[in-house]
Amino acid sequence: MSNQIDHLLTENRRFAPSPEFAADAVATAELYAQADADREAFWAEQARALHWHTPFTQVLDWSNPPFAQWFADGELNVAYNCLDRHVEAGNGDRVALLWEGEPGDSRRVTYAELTDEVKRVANVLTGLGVEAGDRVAIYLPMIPEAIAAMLAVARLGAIHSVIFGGFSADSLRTRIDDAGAKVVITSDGGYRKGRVSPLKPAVDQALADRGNGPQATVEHVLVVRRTENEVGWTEGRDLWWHDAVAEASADHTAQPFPAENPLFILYTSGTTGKPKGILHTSGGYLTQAAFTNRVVHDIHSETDVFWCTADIGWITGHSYVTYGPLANGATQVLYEGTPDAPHPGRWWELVEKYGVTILYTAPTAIRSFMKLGREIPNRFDLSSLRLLGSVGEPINPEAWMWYRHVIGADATPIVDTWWQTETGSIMVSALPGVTETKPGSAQVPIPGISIDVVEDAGEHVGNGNGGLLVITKPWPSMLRGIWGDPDRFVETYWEKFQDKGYYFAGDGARLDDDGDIWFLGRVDDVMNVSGHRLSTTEIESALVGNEAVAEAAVVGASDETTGQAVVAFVIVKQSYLNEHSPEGLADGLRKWVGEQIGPIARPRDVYIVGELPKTRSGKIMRRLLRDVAEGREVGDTTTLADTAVMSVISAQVK
Ligand code: 6R9
Repeated sequence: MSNQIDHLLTENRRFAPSPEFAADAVATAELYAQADADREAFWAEQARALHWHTPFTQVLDWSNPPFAQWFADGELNVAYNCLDRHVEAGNGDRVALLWEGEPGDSRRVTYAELTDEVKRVANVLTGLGVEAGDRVAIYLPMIPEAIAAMLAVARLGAIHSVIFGGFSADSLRTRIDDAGAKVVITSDGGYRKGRVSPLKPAVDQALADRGNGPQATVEHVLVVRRTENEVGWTEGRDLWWHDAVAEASADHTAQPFPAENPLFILYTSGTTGKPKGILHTSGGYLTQAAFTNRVVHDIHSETDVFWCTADIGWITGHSYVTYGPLANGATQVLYEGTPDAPHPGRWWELVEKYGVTILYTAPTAIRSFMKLGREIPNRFDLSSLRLLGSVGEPINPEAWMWYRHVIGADATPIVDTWWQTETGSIMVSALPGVTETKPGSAQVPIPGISIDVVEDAGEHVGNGNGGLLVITKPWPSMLRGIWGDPDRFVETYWEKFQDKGYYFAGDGARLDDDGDIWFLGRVDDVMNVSGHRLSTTEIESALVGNEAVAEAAVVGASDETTGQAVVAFVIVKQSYLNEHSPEGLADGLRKWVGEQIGPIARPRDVYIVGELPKTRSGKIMRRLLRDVAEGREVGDTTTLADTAVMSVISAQVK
């Protein structure tokens, strides 16, 4: 990390907003002054951009920290805000979704059409017994139905739990059970890398594995037909989306729900093996998602074509595919497939085809395009782009410069946006048209957000120093808890700086001489691989679940393309060592982790070692393994129970 800091310290390029961009920008410098003058009044004003069936009179209730309530006596319907009100305002013909399937099929869905579909799906779900507060699991590819499903659940005041399509049956089962889902919405499959990737079999397996115990809450599986591959069918439980939706009435009046009505649960990795169900509610979440989408992405809904490349299985897809852009009545591109199928210029082809004006993506994608070379994007007309955004991990200055130069023609502003599943929406970012940007720095808290960088005791570190990032005041789209585990919520985020009442984000950060924030990665045992969060413990428990494995330690090692990569150090049982080659074992274990958790968790490297570095209390010193994985000289080993062990491991890895 010290190399990285030194490197970042020498970065002094600056890009002032162009007068043309600033003249038409949604954001203005006055927003900071307004928020500073009266933070709650500022957020109340942003909330009033939504439609409230019952206007709120209270803004923030922080009488029982860390359990916040925003706009608590107000009532709204989240789906009505994303759909009906645009149609009622005469914008029903505006395109909501410019959808492109991986094989090249496409659909344009207007706000009127999406509203009609969502009303029907809401009626279907009501017919299946879904009521306010019930949980519905969604396991779908990036197709318009995925967004319709989320909004239909929200419309009923029920709670969705979207599970990324890359997760295995096992991960699916854990998440369905934890949430106690009543209905699962899935599809026969989706297209990935030129092939059909089936989804329904994983749902069938997840539901079969769990038997009929008290936990077996799923009553129905609603199946979208996308790829027409053969699927198994359970009569009475399964039903086709296209049949049910066609038969359903398109009349549905959106009912108001309290601002603090739960909207969704989204599972994310923590420092222990068990994923955390992050809970978000309605009014505050939608307020900040819509506001940040307007001011950070500079959305002009009549003219812009926005494209956030995230999958709806991640928070970025929730806030900047589904809720933010639709609440703002924007037009957006939705793409089903991978960036390189059927050819490596696919994304740039889509930018040209749809005239994308704002592109929001992750550093890992930018770095893989960098690796392929600028010839590929250069083949397409990218002149429609006027703003670029980055999210998911720190963006290194080289990638930032490449993004601006090759994709942005040296002209587009770049917003590097820091936030988390837990924060619900963007917290730290430049405002385009306002902020002079610095490659590699996420820079400043957005208006209305209070952030600090502190040392271990919670004191401000001062400019020029590094420390831990904290959020010092409650914000509208903050998580309201961890599903079913209020104690873990308090322990994970609030105990560390209990005296100060700060939220501990788990990220290291540094303040430069101007007070701008530079993110330095996670300080806990959470890895960030291609912008996806994975816990070391989760992968370690998958590894030791294999009969060949005696012990395992996993670290995130920096990787040129994916940001971090999973590297595993594994002690294999002697009997297996006698019978198999180390290469064969390593390969088998990589595959195993992919099957247990999902392909994104598959280790880049598996090293078969004889021992692991442990402290006297038996804690594995992952820091030392990270040194090995990153090819550095091994750091201080004095607290190890056996100080010789690292030289043995280093020798085995070479
Ligand atoms: C939105 C999202 C959250 C973690 C977060 C941090 C990292 C996200 C970043 C960034 C540096 C940025 N992160 N954006 N680090 N600069 N612009 O990614 O949510 O999946 O919950 O991950 O990602 O480490 O703590 P999530």
